[in-house]
Amino acid sequence: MSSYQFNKEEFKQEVTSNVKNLFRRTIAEATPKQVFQAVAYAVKDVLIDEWIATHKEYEKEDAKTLYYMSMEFLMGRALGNDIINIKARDGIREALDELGFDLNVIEDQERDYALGNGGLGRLAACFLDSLATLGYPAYGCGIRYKYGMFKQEIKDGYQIEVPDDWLRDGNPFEVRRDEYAVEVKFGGYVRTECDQYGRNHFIQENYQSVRAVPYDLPIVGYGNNVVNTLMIWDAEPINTFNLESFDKGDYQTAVEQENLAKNIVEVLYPNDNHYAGKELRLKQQYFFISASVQRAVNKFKAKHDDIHKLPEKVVFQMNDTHPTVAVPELMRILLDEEGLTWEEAWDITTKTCAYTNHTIMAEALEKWPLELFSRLLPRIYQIVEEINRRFVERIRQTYPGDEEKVRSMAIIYDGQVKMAHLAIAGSFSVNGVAQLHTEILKKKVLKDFYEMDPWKFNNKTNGITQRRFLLHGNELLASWVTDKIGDEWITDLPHIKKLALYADDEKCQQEFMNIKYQNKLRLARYIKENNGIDVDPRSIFDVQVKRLHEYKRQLLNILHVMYLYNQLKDNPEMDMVPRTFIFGAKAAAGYKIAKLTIKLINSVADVINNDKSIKGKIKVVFIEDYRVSNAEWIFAAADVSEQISTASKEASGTGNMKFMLNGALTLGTMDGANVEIVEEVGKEYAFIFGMTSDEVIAYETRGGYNPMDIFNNDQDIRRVLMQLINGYYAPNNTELFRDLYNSLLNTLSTSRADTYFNLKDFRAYAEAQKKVDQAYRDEKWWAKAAIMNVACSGKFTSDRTIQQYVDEIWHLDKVTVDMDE
Ligand code: T68
Repeated sequence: MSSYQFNKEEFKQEVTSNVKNLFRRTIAEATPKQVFQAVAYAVKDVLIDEWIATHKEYEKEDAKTLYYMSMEFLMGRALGNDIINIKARDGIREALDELGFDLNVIEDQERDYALGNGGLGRLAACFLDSLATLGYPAYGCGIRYKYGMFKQEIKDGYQIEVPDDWLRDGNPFEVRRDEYAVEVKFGGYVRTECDQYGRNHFIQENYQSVRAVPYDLPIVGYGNNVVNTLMIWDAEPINTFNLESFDKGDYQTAVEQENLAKNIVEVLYPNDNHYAGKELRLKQQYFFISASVQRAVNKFKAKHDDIHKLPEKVVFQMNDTHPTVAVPELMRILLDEEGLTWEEAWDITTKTCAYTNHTIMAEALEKWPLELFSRLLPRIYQIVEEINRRFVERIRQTYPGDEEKVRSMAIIYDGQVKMAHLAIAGSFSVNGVAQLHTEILKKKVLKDFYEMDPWKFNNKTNGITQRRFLLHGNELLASWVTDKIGDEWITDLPHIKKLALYADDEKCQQEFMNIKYQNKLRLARYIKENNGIDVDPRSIFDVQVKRLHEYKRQLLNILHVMYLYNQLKDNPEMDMVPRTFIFGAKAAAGYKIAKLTIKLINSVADVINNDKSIKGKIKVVFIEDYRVSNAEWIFAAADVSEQISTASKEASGTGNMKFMLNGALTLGTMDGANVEIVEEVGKEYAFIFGMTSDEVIAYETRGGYNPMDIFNNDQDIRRVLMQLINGYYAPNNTELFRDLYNSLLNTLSTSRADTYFNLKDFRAYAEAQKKVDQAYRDEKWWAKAAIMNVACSGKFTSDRTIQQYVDEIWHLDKVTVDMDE
């Protein structure tokens, strides 16, 4: 396979000419931002040929195609990743050097594509990278939100949300595909018409509609000429209306349609693991699903005349329940537009759709009120009713007389449409995202469904792309690994196991620790520039970066910092390795307790960082606006990876894998994929503590525990808790942190006290932290343990995850693209 040959002189010329054409400037006058645009267009010029060739090949092979349906794709930046994947990074760096620009600075001009919240959206992005690299035909299907995940600013310790106007300067990589626009209908009513053969036809009338227009973004495979597509949909009014020619009724409709189109794609909902039940959200879901399903069916029909064969060529993977209207939408098309019988349509649909579950948190389950669902999607609702009717019939046949089963499994119940139930009924595959998570689904959350259709259930442990999170994010370590064992790890991560041979070698240990030090220096500079805080790169970098959520227990982390600080105040000579506690987290805009936790972290940071008496032994840093681009640097610099969720609550976690790949040691609970990380690297090279998921679940069944017992009996914990309400960290407002205090100790009407067992796990956590301190003193041991973590990370590549999806669910055809033909 020949691949793209980079030509430096041509590239320089193209960049220069792009600067001229785009900005009427010479290259010498161009700003870094302008050079970024010019470089992006030059790179796109290369990609386009491979993009076209890839899709020709898919057509030629008539390859089975995956449509990965997701409300979220958290892509980060494109340029750096793309030029790595076309293997032109060194060439482009040199070319830019010669033009007088630094590649890192140019890369830094690009905004993150933040079309997602956290793990679920980033997983979708890693999957696209792996699909292209493995050569599988796949589309990501999503929404082209005008505003992505908000930018976080910290003012006076509080989170402020600033709109993310990511398209302001345009996006050089996207291609608008007007020719594939489709119509999506909302509201109105359904009229039934009986034809001469006695068949019913369902006609939606008096509806509002929008025009869905896809924008394509290239997804570049690593060194294989494959370029797949992320197709994100924009909404436009169906007709640009003409004021004079409308009568009053039409005018009203036209204005409403214009507003509908404008609102639908306006903004990403910033909640993770939480269901808010907003009408606009359901509109977003149906909008991008209807458009994507229509496009998939149209594309299939352009080449095939028997719609019954759809499942042989097309598979829809639903990323959580957010895209579940794909099930009734495909039914609608097959019934109303293709004229199939219910049985035929259901057979095709349930062979085409598959569903991934990402959470067991009850508050995240989507349950749409019937009134809203049927008003917005009248025809879809009729179909869901019929799916439900038949499904309930099946439950009654399977479990005669057991109405409890109907109550717990029905799709429509209690005036709500339960999207998870619909997704399971309509899919041939239901998967969890880590072994433990899948077991909990089977044994607890989805037990009844598992018992009825055990064959549907399977596990696909999450993974991450080593190309972004090592090769791009940590160049020093990546080259070191390649020096030692060759570069196969880039496309075959399990090869990295060979590093284990070097784990005991003192020289290698020193080299490794030196690279870690360089990365810590880089992060320290970033922190200084962005937070104005000096941190000691020789201290332990102890990092918790992820969305802010009570179950993830950032609160446990900061309570422990407060405890440690108390110890140090009591005994300033206390022997401890200097520690920098680093946090990064966005809180959903309406999640009060999460936002208050951010304020607490910043207040504690203020006090501790300014206390000269502790001689800099503890520093606390809250990194503003945690996002994919700065995450790459943070993972590279971490010594300790905090993965401390309440056992059973974190479905998998993927940050845990990124830290491991970069040689950080996990300090964590036996939750999600932590279990498998420890299985791979060995318990001796991680710090595991706390309740097990079985213990947590047992307590929950009994209605919780009484944190007051701990408060009364443990004076260190009591002291820390009292500091939440005595003004120790908020002298001007002693009530500031009262809600956090209450969440830990008081049984409120809404939830149990300390729902997430912070106090119950506190002592075990503090013990584990002490072990970290002890272990770090032995530099050789630490280096060995860190190298072992890198060496044992092979399982956690998303290439492995994708191959399992392909082998066990999707059955895609692998394609090679040769640019010589
Ligand atoms: C995450 N879920 C899981 N949800 O929490 C994490 N939710 O354990 C797992 O590793 C990851 O998915 C990938 O499987 C989420 O990130 C959301 O972001 C989300 C968004 C909207 C609504 C509900």
